[in-house]
Amino acid sequence: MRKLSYKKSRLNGAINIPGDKSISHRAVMFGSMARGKTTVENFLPGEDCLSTISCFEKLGVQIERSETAVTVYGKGFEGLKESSDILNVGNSGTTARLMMGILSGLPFHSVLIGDESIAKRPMKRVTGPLRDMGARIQGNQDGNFTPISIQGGDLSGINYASPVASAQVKSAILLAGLQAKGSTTVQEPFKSRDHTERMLRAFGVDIEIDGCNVKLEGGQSLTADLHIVVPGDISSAAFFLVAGAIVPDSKVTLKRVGLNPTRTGILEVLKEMGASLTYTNVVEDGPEPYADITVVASSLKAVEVSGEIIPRLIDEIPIIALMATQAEGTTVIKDAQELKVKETNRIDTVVNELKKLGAKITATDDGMIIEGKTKLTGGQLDSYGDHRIGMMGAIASLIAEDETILVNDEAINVSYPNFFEHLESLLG
Ligand code: SPQ
Repeated sequence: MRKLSYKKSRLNGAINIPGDKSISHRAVMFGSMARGKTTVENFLPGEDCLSTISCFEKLGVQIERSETAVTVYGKGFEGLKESSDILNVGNSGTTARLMMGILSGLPFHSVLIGDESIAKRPMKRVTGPLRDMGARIQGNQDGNFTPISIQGGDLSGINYASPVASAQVKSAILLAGLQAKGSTTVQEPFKSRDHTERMLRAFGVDIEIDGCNVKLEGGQSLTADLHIVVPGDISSAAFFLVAGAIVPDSKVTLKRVGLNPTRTGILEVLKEMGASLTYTNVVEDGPEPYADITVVASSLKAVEVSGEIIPRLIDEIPIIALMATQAEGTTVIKDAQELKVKETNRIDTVVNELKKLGAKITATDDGMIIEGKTKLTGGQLDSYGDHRIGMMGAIASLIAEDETILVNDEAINVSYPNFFEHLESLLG
């Protein structure tokens, strides 16, 4: 439990945003599947990514880490060996689902478990297509929930039209497809984050991308001797971008923030709501573009957030909802049913926690409606073990009239272990 006594202070200064969680996971996973040495700079030492490291160590991969530098000594798919222990993915849906794709093609038995939140997150979206490829997967409720047991073996390619825009589903199938006979294609209703495609290419995999369709041939190997520089996580930066926009008189610079277009929906929404953003030190020549972003406090107006932008900002919806409480007018967020299957049901947890502070917010079946602009009171908030709900609460406390308490604040370590240190440095 943490007392948040930050109210009525402006934010000023610059911070180095920690490494992108999605890219950090993939750097360790793909480095482990590749032949040779992969070095990773600005790796995110959050609990989720440490779970990924621990799983691959149990599969026999040598991995060295000091703070944010990681070296992976991969020996190809053949270097991955059966673990005598259960593989624990902790709180990480990305680890669980991508590993299911990788393990399905490996000739040994594995068992995946996670924490209480993982046990409630649906895995059938991955189990289903992987079984169609020939994978032998068992688990609670016919393979929908952990513990998941996988007897890896021969796989055939698949042509899969995914009903959801999900990078985890797409990646799991592509990683199984790499080990399958024939070609594998994944088609999505809208484009989800494409870090897997970008990084597989950097590891020498031939992959065809045509809009929302991605195709690769099975039997390709990954070649290493790669140095991966992980940009700052835009999903972590989002909390301070919004804080800078809503806390009066603030000016905040966030350094080296990833600008992959499949992740930048938050920047489009900030701009449409009237926030002032400037970009400096733009780097566009690597596999993942990034820049420094400066935000200054701005008067904001309501927007509608729906359709193809949703997968490009899905993890930022909690903080967008808080921002909408400070915008003039009615903000509508729709087409975001996927929020229900995150670390918590984020429609319910966002609405419940913001209501406790006096926000005028209503849950809908696929999102929420927020009336602004509203003064927020203090209160006792709970992260419910969801890092993004915890950080939303901490940023809300900056504009709350009374004291705010955050229960289960340690959940934030999943993606942003130095969040409070950064917040306090910006508050001077
Ligand atoms: O890894 P996990 O627990 O699923 O983390 C979350 C998050 O908020 O950090 C979702 F709860 O991010 C997902 C994201 O929502 C990370 C991710 C990825 O790295 O591929 C993709 C998104 O999930 P999905 O289901 O849309 O593919």
